[in-house]
Amino acid sequence: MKLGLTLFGLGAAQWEAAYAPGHGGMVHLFEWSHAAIAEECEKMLGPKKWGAVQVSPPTENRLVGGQWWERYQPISYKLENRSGNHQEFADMVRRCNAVGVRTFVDVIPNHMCGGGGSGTGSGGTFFDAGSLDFPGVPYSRNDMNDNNCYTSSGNIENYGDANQVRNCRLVNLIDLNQGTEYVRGKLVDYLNQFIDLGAAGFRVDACKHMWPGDLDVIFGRLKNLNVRSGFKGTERPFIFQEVIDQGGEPITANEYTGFGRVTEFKYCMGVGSNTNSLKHLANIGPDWGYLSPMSSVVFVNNHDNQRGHGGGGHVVTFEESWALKTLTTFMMGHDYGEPRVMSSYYFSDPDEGPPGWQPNGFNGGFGCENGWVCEHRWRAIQNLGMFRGSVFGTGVTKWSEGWDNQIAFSRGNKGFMAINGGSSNWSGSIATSMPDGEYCDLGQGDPTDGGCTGPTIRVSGGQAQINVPTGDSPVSYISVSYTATGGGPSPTYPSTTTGSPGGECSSCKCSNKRDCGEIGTLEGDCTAKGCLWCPSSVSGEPWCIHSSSNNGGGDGGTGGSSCNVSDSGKRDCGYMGINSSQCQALGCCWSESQTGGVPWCFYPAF
Ligand code: LM2
Ligand code: CA
Repeated sequence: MKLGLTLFGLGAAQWEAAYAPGHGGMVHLFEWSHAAIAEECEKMLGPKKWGAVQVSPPTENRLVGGQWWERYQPISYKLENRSGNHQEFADMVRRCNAVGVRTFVDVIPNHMCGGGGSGTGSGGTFFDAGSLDFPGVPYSRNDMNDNNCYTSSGNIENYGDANQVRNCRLVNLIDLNQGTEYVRGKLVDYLNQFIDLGAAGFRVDACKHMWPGDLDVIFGRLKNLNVRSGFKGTERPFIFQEVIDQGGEPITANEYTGFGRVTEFKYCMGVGSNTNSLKHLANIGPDWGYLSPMSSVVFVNNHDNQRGHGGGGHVVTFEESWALKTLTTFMMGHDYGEPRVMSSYYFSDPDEGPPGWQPNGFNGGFGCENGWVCEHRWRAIQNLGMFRGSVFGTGVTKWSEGWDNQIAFSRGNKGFMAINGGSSNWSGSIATSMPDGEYCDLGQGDPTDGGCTGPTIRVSGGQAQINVPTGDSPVSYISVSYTATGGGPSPTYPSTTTGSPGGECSSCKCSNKRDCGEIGTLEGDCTAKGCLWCPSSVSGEPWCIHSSSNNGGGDGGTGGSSCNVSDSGKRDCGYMGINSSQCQALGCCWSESQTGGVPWCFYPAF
């Protein structure tokens, strides 16, 4: 086996999120259930063009007492805990992909649960954390790092010593040795199961506590994104690693940028200390000693530092809602780093787990109930996915400042935003590089098919006429994709159209294929339009084609071709233990076979 062979030849790969065209930014739906996330994708994140959702760890965890952090104590890699089970996870990813929203999974390769005691985890699997036995994987004492740690407690005692930071236990969490072939193999399988189910990337926990060389090998062995879920087959999973580097320690975030992005914690402090001087943020990024734009994931706060865990310093959270709105709008609008928006629940005790009920609030708008905050649904914030998705590929231009903590800037000829951090309305004429037009103010209202539910902003001769209020939504933002008279010109993508209208194809074997999608269209979108889904290895050939039987339903998820294929043409579409109805729910073919190694739940090779 060529273990050293990584896939770096493929370009930005692990550094670029494979967002659908027109979508941008990720939302961390912290502690939301899989079922609630699926619904959020369909009703909110998809229509509002968010790029991805980061989900809480879906793998079996130790049951400690309901705290949020018990989910950072793995027991096995089975998908079962309070967010849901394997089937619900698979259903969530499929439904989110179908509306153009990617899933990024929070994974914990550094450790297992806290040391001591035994019991069964959230999925019913036995473990013994005293004798370091995790039969669900299985891992045993030999797979752990205890023999490589030389502190007297066995825990990390000094962050000035890189060896103990990586080989000793983090707060007594049983430390895995990623240097062994066996552990690497298990971790690769752990992550690949998510790719098989259609996930598009990973937030990797506690990377400071693992050796960069080990992570490089593990990430390099991951599969490409799943063709069956509508990806091209060449895209790498998006990797972003949690490394808390606020300076002052020997381990730095830069050690990890060779194989993925890294969370830039300095950004939280940088924006948090400039809420009253937004103009200082113009050149936030490498000029401030931060990671390069291509290497960083940025956020105003995260699930740890909003409650005093994981790093220090003052960070702005939902409790300072005005500052959170202005900073989040800035972050999503600016071109530094790949942004993540935190979506929280209210708490009084920093250990407190999530509310007992999932958020609702679709009755008449995007309210949020049951103890959840839903920052991503706030008026000022909810349309930022649309904005970011439509300015992709442009840089910040025409930076300007008002007199009262007010800033405005453009994203080339694609977008413009104005943020009012002052105490009264900000109105007037501001320079922009947007083309002339009348655009829907996405910070104040929503684009609809025929128009815009809120105020519009007129651009003429390089000047935008703004009137940004104070109060609930102190931001205005517009993009060429959303004009006053509707959704705006649809974004243009490189065309792969072949064939001509009429004489539509009735099967994937047709030679007159006419493109029914656009770059990035997924199977769900394609079949929902009544088109045929025909993955193809021929370069330039459309995968989603117009069909003669345009009956609005596709052919029920057999990939547009028959389930009647020989064993060698069957590609695994399920997982261990899947049954016929679960398989069909995934849109796959089901055929029981007596031949070993032949998948019962499959899709036809093409
Ligand atoms: C991280 N960074 O590398 C997160 O920033 C950090 O918040 C996570 O810890 C950590 N990785 C492990 O995934 C959280 C939480 C800890 C909690 C652990 C494990 O911040 O407080 O530790 O998850 O659940 C808890 C107890 C701790 C105890 C430990 C082991 O709070 O007192 O240590 O479990 O039993 C004796
Ligand atoms: Ca470690």
